[in-house]
Amino acid sequence: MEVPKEIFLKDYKLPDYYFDTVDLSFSLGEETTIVCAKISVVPRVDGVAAPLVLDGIDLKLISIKISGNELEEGYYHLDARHLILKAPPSGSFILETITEVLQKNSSFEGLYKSSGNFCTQCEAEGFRKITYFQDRPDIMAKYTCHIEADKSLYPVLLSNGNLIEQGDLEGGKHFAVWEDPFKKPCYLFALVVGQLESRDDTFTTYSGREVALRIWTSPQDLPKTEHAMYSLKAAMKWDEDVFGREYDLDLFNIVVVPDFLGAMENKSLNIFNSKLVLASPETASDANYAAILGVIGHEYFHNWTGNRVTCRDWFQLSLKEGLTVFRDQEFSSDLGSRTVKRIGDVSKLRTYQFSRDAGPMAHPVRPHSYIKVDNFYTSTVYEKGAEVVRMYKTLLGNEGFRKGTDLYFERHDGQAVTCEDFFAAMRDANNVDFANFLLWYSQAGTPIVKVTSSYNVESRTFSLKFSQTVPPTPGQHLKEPMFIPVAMGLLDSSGKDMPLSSFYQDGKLVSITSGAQHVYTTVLRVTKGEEEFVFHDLDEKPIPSLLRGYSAPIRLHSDLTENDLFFLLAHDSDGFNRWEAGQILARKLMLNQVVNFQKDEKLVLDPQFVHGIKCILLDSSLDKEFISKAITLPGEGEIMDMMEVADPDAVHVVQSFIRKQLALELKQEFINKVKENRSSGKYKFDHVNMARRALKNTTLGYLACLEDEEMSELVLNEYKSATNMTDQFSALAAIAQKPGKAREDALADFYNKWQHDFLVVNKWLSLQSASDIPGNVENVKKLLDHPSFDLTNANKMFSIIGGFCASYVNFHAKDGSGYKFVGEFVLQLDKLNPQMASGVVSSFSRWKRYDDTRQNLAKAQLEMIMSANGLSKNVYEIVLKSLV
Ligand code: 0A1
Ligand code: ZN
Repeated sequence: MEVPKEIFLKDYKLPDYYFDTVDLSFSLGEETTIVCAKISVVPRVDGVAAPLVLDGIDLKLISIKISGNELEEGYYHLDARHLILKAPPSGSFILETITEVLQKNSSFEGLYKSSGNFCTQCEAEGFRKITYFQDRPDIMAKYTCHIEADKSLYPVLLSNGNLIEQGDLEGGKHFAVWEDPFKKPCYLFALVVGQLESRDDTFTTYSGREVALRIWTSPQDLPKTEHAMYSLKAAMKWDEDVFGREYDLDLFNIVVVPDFLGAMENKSLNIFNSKLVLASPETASDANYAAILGVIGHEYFHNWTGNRVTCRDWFQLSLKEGLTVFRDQEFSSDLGSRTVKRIGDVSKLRTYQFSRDAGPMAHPVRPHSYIKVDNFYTSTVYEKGAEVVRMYKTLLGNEGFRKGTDLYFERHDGQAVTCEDFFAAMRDANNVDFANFLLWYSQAGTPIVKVTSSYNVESRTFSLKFSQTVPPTPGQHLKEPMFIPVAMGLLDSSGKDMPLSSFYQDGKLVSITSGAQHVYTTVLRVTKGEEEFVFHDLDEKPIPSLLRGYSAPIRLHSDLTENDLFFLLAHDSDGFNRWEAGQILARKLMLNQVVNFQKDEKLVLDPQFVHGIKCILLDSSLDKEFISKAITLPGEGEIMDMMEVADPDAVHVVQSFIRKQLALELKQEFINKVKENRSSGKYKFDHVNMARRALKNTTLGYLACLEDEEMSELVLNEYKSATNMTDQFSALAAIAQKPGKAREDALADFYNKWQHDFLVVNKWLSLQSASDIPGNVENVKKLLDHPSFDLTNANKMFSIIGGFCASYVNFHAKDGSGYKFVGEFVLQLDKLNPQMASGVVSSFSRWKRYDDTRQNLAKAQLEMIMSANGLSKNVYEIVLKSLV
């Protein structure tokens, strides 16, 4: 195998040629598609006749012309990945190519057929599978797109921008011409052609322009697009209100495709996987509804953060993704509960990003190098990137942050820019010194911050001493201290926030002001390896509430005692920190019990912990979804991350033990919550109703752990009487926790009910594949032969394999059965879809965290994959880094 090339950020060079306009013409046929491209090429520096290197993969070149003249063979060079014009004319010229694209394409990149419709995916480097092009985001051009296809097979012809012409042609064909007035990089180009119908609506922008909104799907799914349309209109309004961003065209299309990876923000023609659009109360859960709101928002928000202002190169991916994730998180917060949304986002960050940042796949928010950029659509670029954006806001406040984004859009509209440009806009708009903040983009690894506190009765001062380290990550052994905003407050002995007026930092007085109002939360700027902050004039020893709202993506180790934590759990005015206090207590408890288990000692549950959970459960002043989160234990992965040698069996036993023990001790309280929070009436997607369902279903999950006939019956009744998917599926999941006949019967019943609906069947598949029941690998193998499974469908694939890898006990089974199963699967999948295969093989990457037996078994699978013939670059890069 030819060793794939690594590409470095430091090697970035401006292109020698820009493209001004791009006129594309597609003639879509059953076997092949003919693509004509007419590009006006402008040299960056006049008179420099450098070769023009065009990317192109799996294309057949039919003809090439320069300014109207056919180019003879000696003047260009063609290989499997490029078309190189050796000596283009000096000055501007028109390049015309005709290429043939084969229809057979299972990679979901470029132009492909999906359930009978044509569809494209060009991010990151898919446009080169459509035509020869400088496939890089700093080539921004104005596009037109002429589409021609059979009218009865493909009645709908869509591309970016405005429809400027359409009509019939001979031989049963028809055509459409689209023109996009905005300059864009080619990764935002899209075309969709097929049998689709639309749900239509309108949105009037703040300047009074009416925008036509269309969501396209197969006709039978149209009724399920109501929530997506609601989400789109809410997103358009929110972006105007919060960021002052108005939509810029008269039409916005969303297309639903059953086998698509995620969702894509193509200019005015977003393309979505069905599960991120289609919903009805009977078939979609609250989590699905919430995900749809967030992702519809995300793709829409890209119109400004990504499309109008785009990335100079793919190393800057977080410039658009971190910012857009931040925007979608804020959007969902504003429409639901801020605290609950924050808890969910932080849990996700800790589960996926922290573990990545602590292993061989760690990379900075802006990577320094890559082999395949597809492998960098990671939780680091997306979720940690969003945390970086959030820190600007924490430091600048709402107004300062808005000034920063306004300046960013004003300066860079229509440009392809870098993370420094965003930083500079924030800094310049606010005239502030951001010290070493840019390290967040270049240093990988989760900073560890230690805090020790002390109160001096005589001087009535309270000191907080911070020390920070950033652990070594691949290629980065020595790190510099980061700029960490620590939002904090102080609680008095009655649990109330103390007003804060000033503190001393390194002996210098910093005053905290906000007009005449009291300030209860301030942001400490921790920028050094060691730093002390001292508060004065305190009549009593305060309890500090640190890192409120999780103001920085760090691991915080404080010297708070268990009593302090129980106090914060009961009183903190910051909802996030109230939850966090409970989580820290739970993590400590779980780790202690893991040690007990490993020493063969009896497991015990601290009565103070049970009491703390009970108080939260019974506190009627609290939001019900918050309660549901606060009574949920930290994930098994989080606990394993804290261990020297990860022990999935011990962690699983401990978690199951604590859950069961809580269910035993709080049985009546849990039953009451189930009864009080049952659904009545029509399903509503709003925070109050979702919160009620969340609390009911979390408590039901606890009760289902018990070996208790009465409880089994209760759970089964909840399943049978459910009137929406949230309740039905939660009850099914509760039943399915334990192996046995009840489980088999319920799963069979659910399948019989829903076999006609592939999105519901996917849920059914992932529930089983992610199950922790012993020896589940055999069940999962059977599922692969189930009539509902199809390896080529991304959703189904992820439902099964993604699910299986998420079960620590089964994927990491000590006999190696899980590793062997997944290893073999990766090879099969790599032939069909390298992007998906590299996602799956990443599950092995932290193999060194486990004991010797597991290490040997996992390593053997990685080596087996590495030695396979014809491995994709995608999988190669992950395996290579995992084996180092
Ligand atoms: N820009 C999209 C992510 C995306 C990237 C690649 C895709 O296909 C391979 C699909 C989607 C987003 O952030 O929404
Ligand atoms: Zn995105």
